Amino acid sequence: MNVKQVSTTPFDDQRPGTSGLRKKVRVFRQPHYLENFVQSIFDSLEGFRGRTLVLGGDGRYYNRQAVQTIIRMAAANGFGRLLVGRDGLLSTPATSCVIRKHKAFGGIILSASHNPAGPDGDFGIKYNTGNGGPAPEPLTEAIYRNSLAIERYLSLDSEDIDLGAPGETRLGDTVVEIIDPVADYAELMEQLFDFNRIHALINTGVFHMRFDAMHAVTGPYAVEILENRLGLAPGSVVNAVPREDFGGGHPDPNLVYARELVDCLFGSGAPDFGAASDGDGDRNMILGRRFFVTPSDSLAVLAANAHQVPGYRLGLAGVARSMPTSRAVDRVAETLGIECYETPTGWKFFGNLLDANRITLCGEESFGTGSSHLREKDGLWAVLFWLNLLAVRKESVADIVTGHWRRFGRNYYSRHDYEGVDAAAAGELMEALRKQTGTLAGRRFGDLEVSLADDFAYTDPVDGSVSEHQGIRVLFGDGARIVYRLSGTGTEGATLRVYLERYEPDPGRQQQDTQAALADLIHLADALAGIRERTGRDRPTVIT
Ligand code: G16
Repeated sequence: MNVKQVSTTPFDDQRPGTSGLRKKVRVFRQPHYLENFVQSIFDSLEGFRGRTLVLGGDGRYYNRQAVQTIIRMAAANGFGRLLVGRDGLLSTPATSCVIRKHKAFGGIILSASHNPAGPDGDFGIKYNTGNGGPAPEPLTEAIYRNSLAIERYLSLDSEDIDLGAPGETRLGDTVVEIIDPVADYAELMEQLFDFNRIHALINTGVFHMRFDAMHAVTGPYAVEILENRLGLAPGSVVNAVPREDFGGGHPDPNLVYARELVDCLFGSGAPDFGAASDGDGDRNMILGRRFFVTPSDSLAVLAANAHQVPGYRLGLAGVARSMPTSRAVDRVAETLGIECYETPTGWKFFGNLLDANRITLCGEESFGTGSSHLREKDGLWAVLFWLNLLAVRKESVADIVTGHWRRFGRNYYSRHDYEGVDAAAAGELMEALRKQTGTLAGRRFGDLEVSLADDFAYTDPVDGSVSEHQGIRVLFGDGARIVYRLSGTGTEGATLRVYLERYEPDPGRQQQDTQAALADLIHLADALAGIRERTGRDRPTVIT
């Protein structure tokens, strides 16, 4: 089969963000746009000839066409084998799992995560390396540089592959294998968790659960694992069929966008346990009956109880959290006598720590939790971890979390997002804050005294690389904190994120409403940054 070289010219906007390249579908559909980026990925890699590439996506609009394009390009560029999820589907954690299990050279995931889909929605593409994790910054920068200089890409003149038919097809020298997207992942979950015990809990007949796949990629995984293997009643997994437009929804598992599930768990006759995942299956939200578990608390609870779960029985090497994530897990690490690392936002920063075996569990406030089993955050894994804990402890979700607070203290925590604000105004707001940091330490604002203010920089303890400007943090003497960051995953204007946290060790004061407990910090966050003034917004778009 003849490899064809197609002439092209660069686009200047292909710098990957927090998690790959995310743009509107209409941007990706411009002639050569996808091809340029894919070729720039391949041009940044060395030694892949004859090796395996894993390929799949979250099933959103344009997924299938993009998969066909990338199959042709990967074959033309010399990959020996392509493992492609059936129907072009592979969740982000399952891709990481398949890369690792099959010792692939790397993988391409087509997803804009939780961002809405459809012809007017978003599309995205990210490259994962042979450890199964997101490409580290030096690689994403190399991809970007190549994208600015690209003059040609390689492809084949070939028919579309039948993505629905499992098995192998030859494309020139390349074997294209359509794989079951669920099998390898489900097998790994069975190794980590006590499926018998969870099965027994579910089959008591008194335990009820609802999982919301939000019309996105986790549906087939959740049906196979939760219903078929663990015996949850058919229909307990709702919105289980992946749709190209995610049913018109916003598959972001939080209190705002997973409203249907939240209403169910907070309504009459609520099930004992509720969970949701996002577009590409790497995020999770955990709910008990009338109880929301913040992602930061979830990480802390999993760390404190990991020894009760088979895959983690031998203990934890260490833990890590992204900087804006609450410091609840730090207290657990201190008690366990293990290291707790604070990294910038972005799962890629956990990769080196996991590879060097410095940490076993890690998580982020943005509804991401994971462990050394993969190099991506993993939504269904977190749900199974909780199910395993519930089966062992035989307590409700609320009892487990409030018991945790009594032991370790409670970190009241909330994130306020201002979405789609003017990018220039947001940039100026951050710049003004940055300038202030030098003068804030020691200043008092009511009961709050600033103990430290800086622009967070991270030195990777494994390879020594430095990442600067990762968010402005203002720390107060009593364990309270305000963090400001601009999102790296949005596709329109800028999203300002304000992260608020207060530590409460007194069990008698741990039952307040979160927003009330953080009221003075919320007020101060606005005053310090001039949010209303600079953005013209008098309230956040989303509060989680
Ligand atoms: C991605 C990254 C996460 C990050 C999140 C939010 O998640 O993988 O590490 O925490 O974005 O990033 P930001 O605050 O910059 O928008 P996902 O699920 O969107 O791939």
